[in-house]
Amino acid sequence: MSEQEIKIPDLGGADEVEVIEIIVSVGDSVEEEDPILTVESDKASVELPSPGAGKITRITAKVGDKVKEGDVVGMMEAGADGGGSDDSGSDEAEEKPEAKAVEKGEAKQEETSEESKPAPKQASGGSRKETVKVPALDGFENVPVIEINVSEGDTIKAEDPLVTVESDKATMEIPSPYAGKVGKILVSEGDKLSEGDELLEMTVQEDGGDEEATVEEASDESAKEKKPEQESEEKPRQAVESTPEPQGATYEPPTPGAKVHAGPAVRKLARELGADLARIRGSGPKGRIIKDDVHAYVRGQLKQAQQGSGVATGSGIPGVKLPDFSQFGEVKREAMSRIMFATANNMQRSWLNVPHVTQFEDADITDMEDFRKAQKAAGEKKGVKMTPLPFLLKACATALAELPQFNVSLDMERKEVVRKKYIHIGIAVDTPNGLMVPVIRDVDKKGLWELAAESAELAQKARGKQLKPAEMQGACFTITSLGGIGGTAFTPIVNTPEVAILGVSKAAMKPVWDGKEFQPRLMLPLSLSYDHRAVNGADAARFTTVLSQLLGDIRTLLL
Ligand code: CAO
Repeated sequence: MSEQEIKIPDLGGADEVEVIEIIVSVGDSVEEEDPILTVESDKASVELPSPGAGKITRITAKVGDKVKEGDVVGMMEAGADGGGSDDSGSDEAEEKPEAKAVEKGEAKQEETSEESKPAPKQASGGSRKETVKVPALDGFENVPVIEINVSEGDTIKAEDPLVTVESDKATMEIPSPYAGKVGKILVSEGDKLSEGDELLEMTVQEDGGDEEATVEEASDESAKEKKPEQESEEKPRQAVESTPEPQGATYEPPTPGAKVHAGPAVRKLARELGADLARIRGSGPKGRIIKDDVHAYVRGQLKQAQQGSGVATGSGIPGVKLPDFSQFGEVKREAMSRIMFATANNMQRSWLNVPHVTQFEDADITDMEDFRKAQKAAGEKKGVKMTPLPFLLKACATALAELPQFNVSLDMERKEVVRKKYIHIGIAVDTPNGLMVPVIRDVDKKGLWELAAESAELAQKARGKQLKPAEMQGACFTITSLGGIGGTAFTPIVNTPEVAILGVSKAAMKPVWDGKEFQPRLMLPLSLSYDHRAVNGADAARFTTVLSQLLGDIRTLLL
């Protein structure tokens, strides 16, 4: 067994390329032609193959290194049937088509910009129309388009990437031979391209023309002053390019329009594992996705699926694709607050997991309101304001005790119903930072004043971001009251793993038939959403009936 150097082969004219990924580790056994590392030039990313079969003993290059032909990037111990001499290994590698893809990526530039420019079709006032065709693709044919890098109406510079294609061996960007404005795009993602195929139409600026100056100005990112009409044309492109990277996690919802930077090996791995590269945050140079990112993403997704927690993108339901909003008008992106992100996930998880039904009822609270208002002076003495909420809490606690099928959680994995012997109720509080749900414990054991004081204190704490985690846990049921704001009814989302939630809307005077005549009564709209797996419709109607009876005659709350 002999040790041999692993050298960068002929790069087909490219002076220096950047190492963007090391594919193998020390100790790995490789076959001849197995990819060792991925390098990237301006135009293409390419995997460099092993010069022979054997075992990797040393890797001397690291991600970010600039390498050129002949540089030693590692050592390997040639296997019994592989390797050969240093020279033959390198020579072999020089002949590999994948190593040459870099060369073609560069050569293709010259070709398209110098020779393969089609003759002008039409000239009008400094611009002309051109149909851009696919240049030579290093002998490859039927190469699929994996990304379209421009949109119709974009103003672009010569050499800007138009589309990205991917062969078995290399990912290549086809650059624009002209500066100008993108017209009709004639290909779609997935289309297979060969040399000479039509890519897109462009309005190309003639040399020295007045319009050229305008376009070049607009396409020059450093230009400070732009004409308004050009600015609006450029905006979508800028917005896409400047989309901020999501923070904090390897996996994020896809950023529509964002480019995916990944080499062929990574793309292959992602395909094999069924991972959507658009959802993966790259940790390599310039945000490039490396294999570790794909593995971390897949591990994270599996963990979430197993724990039933995390970012819910829907049980196999395709995500919602966002358009590039900046094409419709000015937009600004800002990070979600932690609470907003958590609420969004909780809502989606509940919506996707729980078959929701909402039962509506009006409770006559005319007498309750008379009583409540009569407590005003007492409340002022105590320093506590009596709102309808404590009555609702008390009525719900009584209804939960009467209909214990509402005081459960479902354990679908173990096929069990968890029955709770306590009655803790969450109250949804609208805060400047988002929705928070503090929990009042043992509501059944507390009086109205105690509940009024505790709910006011918890709401204040929620608004001041002072709630402790324990104060937001353990609820059996939730009340969400929009009564102080308005509305006639709504369909709240169950706060899983609870199985029901009571929505309360604004009380209003309504004519109620008493058998002889209409009476003006203060009616409180109730909306009970429930998990139809745990609760049947008849029980839901019973629950709201019990609530309306209790609120209609609050003396029964004492029974
Ligand atoms: N009908 C008519 N008036 C009502 C009412 C109802 N159903 N409920 C409350 N009110 C009145 C109160 O009596 C009070 O009036 P006065 O000042 O004249 O006495 C006023 O509305 C404001 O009440 P409040 O909101 O301060 O107090 P509350 O105890 O009713 O509610 C709380 C407390 C924390 C539930 C509430 O402030 C809140 O944040 N509600 C929003 C909850 C929410 O966002 N839910 C949505 C979740 S899903 O997105």
